[in-house]
Amino acid sequence: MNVHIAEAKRILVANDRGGYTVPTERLYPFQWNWDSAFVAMGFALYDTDRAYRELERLAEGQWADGMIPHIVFHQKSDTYFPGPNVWRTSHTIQTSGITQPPVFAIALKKLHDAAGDKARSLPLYEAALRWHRWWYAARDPEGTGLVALLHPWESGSDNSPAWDVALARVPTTTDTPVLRKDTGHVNASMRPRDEDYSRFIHLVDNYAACGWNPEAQWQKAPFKVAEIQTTAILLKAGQELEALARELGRTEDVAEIAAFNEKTRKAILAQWRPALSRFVSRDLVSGQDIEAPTQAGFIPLLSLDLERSITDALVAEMSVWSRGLKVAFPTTKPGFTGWEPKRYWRGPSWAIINWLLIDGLQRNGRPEFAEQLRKSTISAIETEGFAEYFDPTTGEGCGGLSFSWTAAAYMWLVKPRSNCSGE
Ligand code: 2M8
Repeated sequence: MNVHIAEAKRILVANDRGGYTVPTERLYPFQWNWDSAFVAMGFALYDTDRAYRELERLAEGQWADGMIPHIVFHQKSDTYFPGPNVWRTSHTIQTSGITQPPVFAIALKKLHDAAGDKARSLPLYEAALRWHRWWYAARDPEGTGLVALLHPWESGSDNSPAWDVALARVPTTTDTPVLRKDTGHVNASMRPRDEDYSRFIHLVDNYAACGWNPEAQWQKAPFKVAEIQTTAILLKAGQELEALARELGRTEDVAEIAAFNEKTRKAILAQWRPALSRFVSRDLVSGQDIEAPTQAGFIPLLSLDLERSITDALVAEMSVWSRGLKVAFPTTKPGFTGWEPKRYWRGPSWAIINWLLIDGLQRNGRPEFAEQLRKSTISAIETEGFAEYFDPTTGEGCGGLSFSWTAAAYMWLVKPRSNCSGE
């Protein structure tokens, strides 16, 4: 076996905490939502029982209203802030109060394809459908087809320059003392700034004061962004959910899921901006497009069969961003004022983002560019190890080490290409 695959599997064993996988020890000592979905896809390649466990344990955190939270606090740990006492939620197992990109149904489809265990897939399918209904009810109450985030942590791209304008409106005052732990684990120059954390916690205080009620939060939210990356992931997950509904004999759900998907497909297309060669998010507080150049604008490749002219423009723009870099794809356009090649989501390359882009490029008939990105991601990991992310200019592995989603991504990326997208 390829030594790196053996190492990737070893990392998943080391990060196992009893049927669920922490992203990495100490820095992230709980179960994170989209991390676990990526990890489940990794397990689906060689241990489908463990892959089901990963999703089942995540679903234990699902709220009565359908939301699957961004963190499930299965066990206590004092190496992370903010812990359960800051979130003040009321689910049986302690959880955070916000969500994360809905990769879950994408993972479930790959797992069901690999294992074909209807009895085990069905409850997870039902959990995914309840979550998708929550997205449309709680985060798109006006029925636009785009879903909104009320906290930057919900995007998974926490300190992206995409939030700079919208987040600047959020006060830095907090009721909860901000006692960061992350900067005790990794260099502060790679992490969000203190000011970002104050605003993140201001939002948590604000929503906790709403009792985590979705309608109250929607009314009170000082940060509300109809976000293109999350919506594009939701659409891909919706497409997989629709296929699962048929495969699992839930034909009565098909029309509902198909209607979600069609509304969202049209809404994403309406966010195409030819002058930028990207799709854009919308700031729902100001009503303005968010034009900061980030990776999010290319993620619709994953879930839409785009016209040739749009794909050509996206790929041309992606080539410009990637020129001269050691590791593509940067999460912010190099040279943009907000670009910081080592600071978390403000420029670095992330294996899971590349995985989504590679699948999207393949879907849209651009296998050469997909192949370039795949090789560059594999080589970064083989050279630097399973780092949380990579500095695109030097290739240096940054952030946490022995990182679970980088291990899972590696296993998918080295698979023979005809199976890469699982289709
Ligand atoms: C990062 O986010 C957490 C908050 O959710 C943090 O910085 O404390 C992000 O990279 C996010 O996308 C990821 O899911 C999480 C765990 O890997 O870490």
